[in-house]
Amino acid sequence: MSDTDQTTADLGAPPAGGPGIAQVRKVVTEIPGPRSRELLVRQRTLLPSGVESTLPVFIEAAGGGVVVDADGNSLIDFGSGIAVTTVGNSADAVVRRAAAQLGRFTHTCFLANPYRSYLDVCEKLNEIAPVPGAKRTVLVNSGAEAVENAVKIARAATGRPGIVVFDHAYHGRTLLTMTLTAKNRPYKQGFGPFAPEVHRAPMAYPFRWPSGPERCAEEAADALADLLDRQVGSDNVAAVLIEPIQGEGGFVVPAPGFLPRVAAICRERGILLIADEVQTGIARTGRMFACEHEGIEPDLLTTAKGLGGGLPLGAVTGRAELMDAVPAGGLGGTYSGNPVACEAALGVFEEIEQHGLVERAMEIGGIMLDTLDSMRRSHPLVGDVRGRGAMIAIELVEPGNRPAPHVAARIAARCHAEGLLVLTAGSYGNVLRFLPPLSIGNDLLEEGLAILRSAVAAEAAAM
Ligand code: PLZ
Repeated sequence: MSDTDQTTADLGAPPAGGPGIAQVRKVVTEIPGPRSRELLVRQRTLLPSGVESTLPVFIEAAGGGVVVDADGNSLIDFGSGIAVTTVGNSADAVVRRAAAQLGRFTHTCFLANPYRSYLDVCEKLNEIAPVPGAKRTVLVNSGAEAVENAVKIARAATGRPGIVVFDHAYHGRTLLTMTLTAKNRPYKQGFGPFAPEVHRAPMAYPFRWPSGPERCAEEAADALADLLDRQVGSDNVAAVLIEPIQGEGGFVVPAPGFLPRVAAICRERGILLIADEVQTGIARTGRMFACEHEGIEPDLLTTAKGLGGGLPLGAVTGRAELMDAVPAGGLGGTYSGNPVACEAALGVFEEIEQHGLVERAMEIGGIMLDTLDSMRRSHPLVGDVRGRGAMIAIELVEPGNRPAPHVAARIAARCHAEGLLVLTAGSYGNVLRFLPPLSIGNDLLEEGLAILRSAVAAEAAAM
């Protein structure tokens, strides 16, 4: 028996996941417990140190609103695998459809021989994406790949090279997408030289706008127009690329009116608008797409994460005449639009419709915002509460609103120890973000918020 067999045998049969899994929080060991720590020791000898987990508990099963680890702890899930298992881990329709497809065929390569489920996913995205007019969709494997392809399409369609992105943006880890990403460490340090023709404008980040939140939308829009007209030259710009709510950058909801201004600035100059909805898309924010909150209609829109229900799938949906500007053979990839992932995506849409999950995201947001707002009123270290639907965050600060990353880390550690899985984010690392699966029940949601409240109170008392 090898070491690996030994470990697996020790664990016994893993519990079944999916919506049937017991919906309780249960902390039976330290977190991480001895089995997870043992696996982490193995990890350190097998993986490069560049691969790091927020909370190294090794997961055995998940569903509804919990994840179960190798030591038998059940943690409340406020992370959804970074906004991926929006319809719940191992959701019924996702498992049923993907499993059936596994038994039929696993792969053909759509570029070699097509299959119907790819068309069904594209038909659905074309129907629901808030892109104007006739639409087309191409499927890829990840969020970064979706963004890369959106840029390729924008350049092919306009014949222009320039791409304008924003401060605090996150778009991926590939050469082009890490260039598009704002934050240096850990995403860019040592990985240059970067891709050319990427320009950065200030983000309308109300909490940190120098002259205050009231003037934020207008001044940030003026700065974008100035960058385009005076520094880069609008004729050189293919597209402005923006997350309608920034994800890794700290759930920055742009000041009201900023996104419509960005759309107008683009339209007036013949520049395309690309919405990166990789984190916000597919019911997460209480709309199918976050663009809908401000009524903007991007020319191209990227999705991934929630789209595949945990299987790797990304997409670019865009105006037909732009998408068709790329000559035959210009888009694709060996695994792009894998048939198992396509069936999973069809399962995701089924779950959203059947369980009214767009509305459920709004409900979850209401519950979270109520609790977090009261926390902000009683604890000055909670500087800001923001987000939409089931995508909500708090920004932790010291006096003078100085970013407090250590406070965020300590609150996260207190939550983890109590069996609540939360993630950090933000350009300054001082944001705690909450992304529960929409399949979480109100009991677990409230229990998670109560743990968070005690963690914040304990941290405030210790300061
Ligand atoms: N665009 C808006 O949020 C991925 C990154 C996790 P991939 N965000 C999670 C990490 O540290 O690697 C993301 C995103 C937005 C693009 C991406 C990239 O998506 O599927 O991770 O490539």
